[in-house]
Amino acid sequence: MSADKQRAQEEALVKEALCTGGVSDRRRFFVSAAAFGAAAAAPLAASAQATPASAPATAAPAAPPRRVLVKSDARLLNIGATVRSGNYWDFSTYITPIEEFYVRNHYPTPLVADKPVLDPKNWKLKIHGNAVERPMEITYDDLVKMPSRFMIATLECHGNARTLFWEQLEMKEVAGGNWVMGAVGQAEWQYVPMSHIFNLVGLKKGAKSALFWSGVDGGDMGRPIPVDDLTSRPDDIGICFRMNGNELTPDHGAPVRMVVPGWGGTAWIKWLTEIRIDSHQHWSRLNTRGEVYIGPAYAAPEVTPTDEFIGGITKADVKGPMVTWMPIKTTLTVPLVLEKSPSVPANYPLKRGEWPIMKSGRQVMRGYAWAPQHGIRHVEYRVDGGRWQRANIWGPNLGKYTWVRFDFPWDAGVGDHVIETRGVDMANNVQPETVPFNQLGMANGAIPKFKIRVV
Ligand SMILES: Nc1nc2c(c(=O)[nH]1)N[C@H]1C(S)=C(S)[C@@H](COP(=O)(O)O)O[C@H]1N2
Ligand SMILES: [Mo]
Repeated sequence: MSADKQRAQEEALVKEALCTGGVSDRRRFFVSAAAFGAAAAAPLAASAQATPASAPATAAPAAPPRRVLVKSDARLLNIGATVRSGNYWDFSTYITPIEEFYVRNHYPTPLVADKPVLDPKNWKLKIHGNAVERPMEITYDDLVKMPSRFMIATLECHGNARTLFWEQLEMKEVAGGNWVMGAVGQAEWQYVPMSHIFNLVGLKKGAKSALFWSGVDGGDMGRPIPVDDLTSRPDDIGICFRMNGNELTPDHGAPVRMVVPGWGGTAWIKWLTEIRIDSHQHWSRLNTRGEVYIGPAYAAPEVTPTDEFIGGITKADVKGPMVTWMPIKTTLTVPLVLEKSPSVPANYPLKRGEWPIMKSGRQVMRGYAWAPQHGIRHVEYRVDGGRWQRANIWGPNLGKYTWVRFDFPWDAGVGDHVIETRGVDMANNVQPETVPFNQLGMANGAIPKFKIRVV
């Protein structure tokens, strides 16, 4: 089969997998049509369809441009060439449909046509290392026949809400993509738990670090998880092959990715091909100079002589502790006003400095709250710096790893307003006003301030 034909087939399959029912108009009634209707229908920015500069110089009919991502941009926010955020101001469901689910790739989505190892017929997971008793290779067929579990969990990029560093915390030195609040979604994941894998391969005493490796999309994509973190919840972390009841789509790591509920997206390695479990520490791009806390409040971890450096990383790259658990977060389904951000995402519904507009009178404000480590106990809000009040939490509230939806009534008076939201978790931790500076803008859990103009 030619590569183009294969690609066409893949795209057809993905379309099929995305047919999750009619696309209802979820645009919020209280936000002016003028503010959103036009922007949502605007043509995609050129960067959304960037193609690698590999077109042949001959006059032969050009092959269809290689899409950087497979899924459509229709219901996603364009953050950068390989990066799409969710349109969180339009979110309404408990489970995020695939076509609304953010994508965070460091490289273009690899396809079977270019990477035959991703074909389930060819795919193998190699599990080895000096800390396993019985190294083995597992085929896709083997994997899907193993005892598996289902888990409803949010998946959130460490960089989600980086925007708050610029817009609210006056931390201009923070660098990275402007995700706003939509680099999060909730899905039902089907996976083979690490407990089963550990039984198969046998962990040796002294097993210290498990490196989860792709290497398919780029030569440096993989990240370690300390064995202690895996063995403390071996039924919750695992090797995933289905999302919302369907096989994984190419953008989300087909055929197999990691699920690490509660930890930021970087741990959820996509296009997984290898697990190496060793008695020493692993360092890769994603736990050294990327996806780590760098700043005065954080100390760089120590490096010891037995440590291993993988994918072009050296000792000098070890810059800060790796980001793991995501903090308590809340968001209204209202687009955040962008005034101080270095960039405004290409198809954001508000222009720089523009405020969302709603009509005066009784309104119902809605939002999402999540506290991956302990689960959400309460959601609170306040208007124009007034007293904190409780929002209504909608069921279900499945506790840790999952989000809840909430709402509260608001008698909106004409004028400019600021609404803040904060979550309280089951351990009574309260979402804070601010967080310490970190250069890469990781894991910002500060209380968001939503500016709204009522007319
Ligand atoms: N192989 C590989 N895995 C990866 C990435 C990547 O670029 N390559 N990005 C990671 C990051 S930073 C995030 S936030 C999640 C995003 O998962 P999603 O695109 O399915 O939403 O995948 C993670 N796994
Ligand atoms: Mo991420």
